[in-house]
Amino acid sequence: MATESSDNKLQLYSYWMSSCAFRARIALNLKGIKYEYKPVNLLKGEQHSDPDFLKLNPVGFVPVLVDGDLVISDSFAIIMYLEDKFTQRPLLPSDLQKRIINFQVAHIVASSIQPMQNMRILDYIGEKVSPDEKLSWVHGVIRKGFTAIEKLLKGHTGRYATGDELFLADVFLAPQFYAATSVNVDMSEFPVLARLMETYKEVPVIREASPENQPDAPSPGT
Ligand SMILES: N[C@@H](CCC(=O)N[C@@H](CS)C(=O)NCC(=O)O)C(=O)O
Repeated sequence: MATESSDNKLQLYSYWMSSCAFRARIALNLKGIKYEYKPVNLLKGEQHSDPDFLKLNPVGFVPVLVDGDLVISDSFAIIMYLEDKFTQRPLLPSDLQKRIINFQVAHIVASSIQPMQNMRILDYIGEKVSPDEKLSWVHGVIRKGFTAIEKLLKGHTGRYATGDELFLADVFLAPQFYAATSVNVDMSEFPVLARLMETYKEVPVIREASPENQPDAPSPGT
């Protein structure tokens, strides 16, 4: 539910292709929260060159959520903030075991996959090792993480990752699947994840948050 006017309080600094911003967008949509979309063009390097953006997040990453005087600059922190402030539609199940699985999945994606495949790492590998090594590096990182998550979820899934409702694990997995698809990861060795990946494509709150549906996405054919 991104809007382009500033008549509401929440602002999300985002880039259409950012998987981390995609997580925040899904959480906002799940909770039915309207927000103003503030594009930051990562390809043009605005995250490092725009002084106003750097004031919000000196580390130079999206997403950043601004809620009045409060600035939150990490997708996990943003999502936990939304969970605490907007208690409608909880993003964590009450069952303790499922809750812990949700945290583990989120952290495997956020700590053991995404940071290893981000633009800076890939540029570094391309420059210092060889451009040909970038793809096999990304595939290795994603496969290692997906192998762990596949095992973790076995016996706990319902329609979604940990039951019949979307929770934190799904919020982190859907964007990571999008990233995996963009580099043609073979999902056949991850049957549980492959099924979730297909299911997410039909979920409106995820579709609305998808990269191609963001205001800063290039129009088709350009
Ligand atoms: N831990 C942070 C990571 C944020 C992050 O890595 N953002 C990426 C996009 S997914 C980014 O802004 N990259 C820009 C760059 O590397 O210069 C989070 O979860 O929000």
